[in-house]
Amino acid sequence: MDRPRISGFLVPLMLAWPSGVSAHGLDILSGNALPVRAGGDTAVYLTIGNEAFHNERLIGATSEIANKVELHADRDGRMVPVNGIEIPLDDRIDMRQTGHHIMLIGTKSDLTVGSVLRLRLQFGKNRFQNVMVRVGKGGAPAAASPAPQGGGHGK
Ligand SMILES: [Cu+2]
Repeated sequence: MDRPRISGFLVPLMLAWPSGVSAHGLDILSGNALPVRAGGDTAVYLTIGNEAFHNERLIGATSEIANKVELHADRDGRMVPVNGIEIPLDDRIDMRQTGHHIMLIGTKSDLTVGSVLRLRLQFGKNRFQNVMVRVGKGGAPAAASPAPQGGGHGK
């Protein structure tokens, strides 16, 4: 079973790192989450670049601060769950532009502006990437965790 290579890492250290740390050729270029009170739902927006040698697909995410995490798309002003978010080869997606977000359902604590949450992104059956996302206004870069795991992805 794959486990994060870095677990329980120090948030201040991670925040000092530059954004855009890559795993599998995927770069989490920026990210932010909207503030919410405990028990509420909120959205996380990421900008992800793909410099791998093939198309990629975000297929899920988890976070210890939410009861459930879903991938959502906006369709005609309503959000609907989707099975994945495509990240084309040699391109980047900005979820704010594509109408996608990562939905945190049932947050376990208040998410206040300036706080940081950890998300574990899943890109393939056994490929995960941890990312730190700051709560607040858009544009602030997220500090990404270089925690590549999983096999079958020669580099
Ligand atoms: Cu949503």
